Amino acid sequence: MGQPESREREQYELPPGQRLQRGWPVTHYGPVPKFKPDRWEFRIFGALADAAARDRWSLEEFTALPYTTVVADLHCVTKYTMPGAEWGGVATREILELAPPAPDVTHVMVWAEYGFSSNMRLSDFASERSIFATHKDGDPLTAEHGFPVRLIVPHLYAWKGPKWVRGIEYMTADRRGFWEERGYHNVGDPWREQRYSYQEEPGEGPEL
Ligand SMILES: Nc1nc2c(c(=O)[nH]1)N[C@H]1C(S)=C(S)[C@@H](COP(=O)(O)O)O[C@H]1N2
Ligand SMILES: [Mo]
Repeated sequence: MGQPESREREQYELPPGQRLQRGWPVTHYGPVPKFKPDRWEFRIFGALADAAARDRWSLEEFTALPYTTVVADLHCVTKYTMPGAEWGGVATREILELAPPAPDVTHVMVWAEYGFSSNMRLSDFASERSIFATHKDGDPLTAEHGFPVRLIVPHLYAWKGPKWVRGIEYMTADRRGFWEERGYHNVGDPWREQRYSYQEEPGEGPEL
């Protein structure tokens, strides 16, 4: 027996060193933040192209932005992959259009509750599959999975997708985020198995 499982395994091409995960575990550092609707806003700051551009949204305003879906796996660096979730929310491209970065912006820091952060190249952030997810498989995210908004960057390890996102910082030089400062790879491409900072090649990250 075990047919369905082997079919599942054939269907999914897993990045090197990853195994398929059943169900949806909860993985993060620290406590689950309490959502405070009256104080919540989604902010863009740093090097904006136009200082007069819209740079903050309430949750009501954010969820009124065009809704799109992306089917993507979630690759945790601790070696499990949760396959084939349908993420629903606001494309990062939408935000980039509404609040464009200055021409010299090269990287983005994504900020979440409690000061959690993750940096990435602007090109990774701007991928047409990157999405600020408010939903998974049609249901709103639960608190422990990032309600109200989390980032999904399908082609990077999942720590590059903060849960409980509160803002984006446009940067003209790279800077390490929370896990990137603590031994994880600055780029974090699972297909190249870029797990740890000691694997970084020259130019892949700022000095440690
Ligand atoms: N704010 C915040 N977001 C985070 C993390 C975290 O510690 N804090 N952990 C990341 C990691 S390592 C993983 S694998 C995914 C897990 O998402 P899940 O708990 O919804 O499966 O969230 C990511 N987002
Ligand atoms: Mo992870």
